[in-house]
Amino acid sequence: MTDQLERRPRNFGPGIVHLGLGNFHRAHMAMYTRAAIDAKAGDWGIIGVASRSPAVVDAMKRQDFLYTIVQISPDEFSYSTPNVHTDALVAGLEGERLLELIADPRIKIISLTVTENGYTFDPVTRHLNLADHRVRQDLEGHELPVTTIGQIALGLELRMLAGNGPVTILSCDNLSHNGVLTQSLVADFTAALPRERGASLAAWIQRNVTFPSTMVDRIVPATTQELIDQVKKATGYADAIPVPAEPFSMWVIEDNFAAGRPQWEAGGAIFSDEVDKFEQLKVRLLNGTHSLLAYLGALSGAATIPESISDPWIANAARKVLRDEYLPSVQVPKGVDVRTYEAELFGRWRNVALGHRTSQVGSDGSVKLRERVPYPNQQLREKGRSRELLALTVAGYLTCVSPLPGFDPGEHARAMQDPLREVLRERAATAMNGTEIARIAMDEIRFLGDDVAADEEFIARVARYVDLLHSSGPHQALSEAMNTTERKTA
Ligand code: CS2
Repeated sequence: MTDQLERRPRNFGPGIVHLGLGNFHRAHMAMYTRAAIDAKAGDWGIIGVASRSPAVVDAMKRQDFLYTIVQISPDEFSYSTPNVHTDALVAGLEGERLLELIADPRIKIISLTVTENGYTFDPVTRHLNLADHRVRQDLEGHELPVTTIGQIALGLELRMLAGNGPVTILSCDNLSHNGVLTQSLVADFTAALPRERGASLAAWIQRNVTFPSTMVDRIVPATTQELIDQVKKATGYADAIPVPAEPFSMWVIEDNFAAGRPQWEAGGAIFSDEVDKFEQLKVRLLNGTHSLLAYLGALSGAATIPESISDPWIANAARKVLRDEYLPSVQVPKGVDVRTYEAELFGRWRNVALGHRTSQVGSDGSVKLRERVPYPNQQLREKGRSRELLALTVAGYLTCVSPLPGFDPGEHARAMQDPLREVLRERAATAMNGTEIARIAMDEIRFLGDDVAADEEFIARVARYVDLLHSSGPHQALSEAMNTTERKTA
């Protein structure tokens, strides 16, 4: 069934510029915004901005900004059309227009889903990565900005100069304290501008811009040709860019908006002063465990997360890493029952109809894992508790993305993309064993930060699991990890 939303006129103007027009935004924020506008009319239309690829933008334009969200549960597919975008553009092609939009007085919110990888920060210091040539290029200002932080900062400068008033920057990525982090990266950018220029912009931002933190959650796989065909068959609509999504959706937001906001509560969003706790809960229990499912699954030949978790070895390890290695460092928000949350997670991961791929979850592991692993690891170490499954997760990542020369980790691992892949591969080209790979990644490149770099015991365990994964495969490695954990907790 279709909800017929596409027949309604769009009788609202734009109020939001959204950076990152991927599937997640189109199945998450778009849905909440539609519900908000239905509940309370307002100019909260979204102008979607893709970073470089024109594919989605062109299709959106061809389809008058109508696309289908296909909600997929094992026993039902349902179709809806948010119809909430009023325009779309590609930042790489219309950079000037993007800056003008950030400065536009009609725009009250600039939101972002640019992935962990889009924030150009140094994993170790969590400051803006001034060594990145794109960041430097944006600071020099000879060309239009290409980094998200540069675009925001320079767009805000234009807004300040135009006297166009307050605005909210809303990060919706899986990063701890995402609002605070975005604010500090923008501050780093202004601090690196010529002195007076940077100081007046920083002072204006301080007075006029807020950066609420948010926790976002919905499993949204990539679109397949099969889905496109399915939508055509079920709705008669030849949609080139439908988005598959699970039924579950959650959005927790800090209510700190400088220039108003849509009534997202109407779509089920929760406004809370405990966003950080929700974020921890989600980034560790869901995303952290997801990484284990992705790497161990891919190495076992599983194409999808449900396939991975159908292996009882992997399912047991997932339960154990969630309960014993991630949960201890989580402060559970009020009103959340962890056992119910866990049961719900296992149900979501088992959604076979969704086809969420291990290669998708396993991609960008170098950036994702540093959000998921170091803090829980440090907490466990201080309490003298076992960290075997965190070590196995990291070993799984290294084996997938940077295996020992001559070892083939399988097609699902080979399909994983990672910004560190080439560097790791180059540096590990002559590595002879797990110890060398683990040292290069964690001690030399320090992709998990300083604390892990100094954690000899953890690095040694990762090394051991890299060797086991190469020589004997995931079951053997899982068996050792589970036995070692049991021994340590006994
Ligand atoms: C996943 C997330 O790709 C990943 O790393 O863990 O994209 C996950 O599906 C979402 O955060 C769910 O909200």
